[in-house]
Amino acid sequence: MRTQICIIGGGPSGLLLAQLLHRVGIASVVLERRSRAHVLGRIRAGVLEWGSVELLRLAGVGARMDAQGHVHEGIYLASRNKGFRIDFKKLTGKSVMVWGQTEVTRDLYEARDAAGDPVICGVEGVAPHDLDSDAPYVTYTLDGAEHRIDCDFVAGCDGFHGPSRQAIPAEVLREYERVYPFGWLGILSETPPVSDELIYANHERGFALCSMRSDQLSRHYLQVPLGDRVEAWTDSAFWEELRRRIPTESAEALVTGPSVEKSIAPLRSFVAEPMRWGRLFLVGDAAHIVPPTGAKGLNLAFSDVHYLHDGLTRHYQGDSRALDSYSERALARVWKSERFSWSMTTMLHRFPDGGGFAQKMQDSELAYLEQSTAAQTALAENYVGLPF
Ligand code: RFL
Ligand code: PHB
Repeated sequence: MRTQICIIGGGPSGLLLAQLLHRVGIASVVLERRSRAHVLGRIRAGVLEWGSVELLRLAGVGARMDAQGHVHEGIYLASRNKGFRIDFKKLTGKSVMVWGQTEVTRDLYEARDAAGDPVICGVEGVAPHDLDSDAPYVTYTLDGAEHRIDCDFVAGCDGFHGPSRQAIPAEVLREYERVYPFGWLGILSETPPVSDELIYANHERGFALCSMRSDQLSRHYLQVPLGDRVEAWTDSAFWEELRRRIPTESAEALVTGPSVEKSIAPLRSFVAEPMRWGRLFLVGDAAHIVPPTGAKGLNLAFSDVHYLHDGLTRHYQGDSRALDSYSERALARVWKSERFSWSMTTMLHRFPDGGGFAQKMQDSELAYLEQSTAAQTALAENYVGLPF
C-alpha cells in the first residue's frame, strides 16, 4: 500500500492529524495497536484550551462538543480548606471547554469512518524503516499477515511507550526527565459535580482535584504515595479523604456515590529533542509528557498537530520552510507548557522530602496569587493556553 503520511497511533493526536490532513486533501493511514473499544474506554483528559476547541472545529468535529461541552470561565484554587477564584475571562478574555478526551476520540473515530478511511486497529509489530532516506516505509502484522506501507513521511503519534521515538538514533536523541514521588488516584462517579468550576486544592495531607465531565458525571483525583495499590482504596475511603482536603463548604456539599472507574497514574515531566529526525515527526505524548496538574497533555498534543498539519500542508503546496522548522516551533511551546505544569505541580502537591520550608513557599505563593492580579493573570494566560 502507498500513502502520503503513515500515522503510527490512533490516539487523539494521530486521529486529529489524519482528519485535518483529509480536509486539505492529503492522504494518510492510521495504525493503532489496540482495539477501538480499548482506546475509547480510556478515561483521560477533561479540559480543552480554546486553541484546541478551535482546532476541533476546523477539523469538522466540533458539533457535539459545542452542544454538550461546558465553557468554564475560571477555576478555584484552595489552601487549607479555603478557596479563591481565578477569573480567566476577566483576566485574559478567554475560557476553557470541559469536554472529555473520550468524547473527542469518539468523534474523531467516527469522522475517519465517515471519510471512508477507517483506522486500522489491532496491528502488531509496527516498525518504521529508512526514515533517513527519501523512501520511508512502515511494516506491521495484522491477523497474522505481514503488511508494508510506503509513504512520504511518518508521524509518530504512538504515545510515551510507542516505537517511533526509539527509532531516532541514540546519538541524536536528547531526553529530559523529572519523575515525581507520588501519583494521582482518580475516580469517575455518576454524581453531580461539587462545584460549577474545577477546584485545585493544596492540603497538608496532599493535593486534591474536583473535576467533571457533565452535570451528572464527576471526576476527582487525590495525590497518593507511589506505592499505593488501587485495590486498597475503597470508594468510601476515597470520599472521606477528598472531603478532608477540599474547601469546607465544598466538603459539606459533596454528593458521593459508587465509582465507575478508578485508577492510579504516576506523574512525570519528560521532553525528547529533536521532534523530527529525517522523515519522522514525533507528535504528542511520543515526544513529551507533563504532569496533569496544568491540564496540558492533550492540549500540547493538539498544538503539535497544528504545527505539523500546517507544515505538511505548505510542503505539498511547494514551500517546505514550516515543515523544516516543525521541531523548533513545537518545542518552543512544549517547554513553556512543561514549565507551567511543573510549577502548578510544585505549588499544589505535598513533597515527601519538602519539610517546613517547602510548605511555607507554597503558602506564600498561594497567598500572593490570591492578592495579586498580575500573578493571577500569569496563571490564567497559561491555563487557557498560550497562542500557537
Ligand atoms: P496517546 O493518547 O497515548 O495515544 C497513543 C496511541 O498510540 C497507540 N500505540 C501504538 N499504535 C500502533 N503501534 C504501536 N506500537 C503503538 N504503541 C502505542 C496507543 O495504543 C495509543 O492509542 O497519545 P496522544 O495521542 O499523543 O495523546 C496524548 C493524550 O492522551 C495525553 O497527553 C492526555 O491524556 C494527558 N492528560 C491530560 N491532558 C490534558 O490536556 N488535560 C487534562 O485534563 C489531562 N488529564 C491526562 C489527564 C492523562 C492522564 N493519564 C492517565 C495519563 C489525566 C490523566 C489521569
Ligand atoms: C480531568 O478532568 O480529568 C482533569 C482536569 C484538570 C486537570 C487534570 C485532569 O488538571
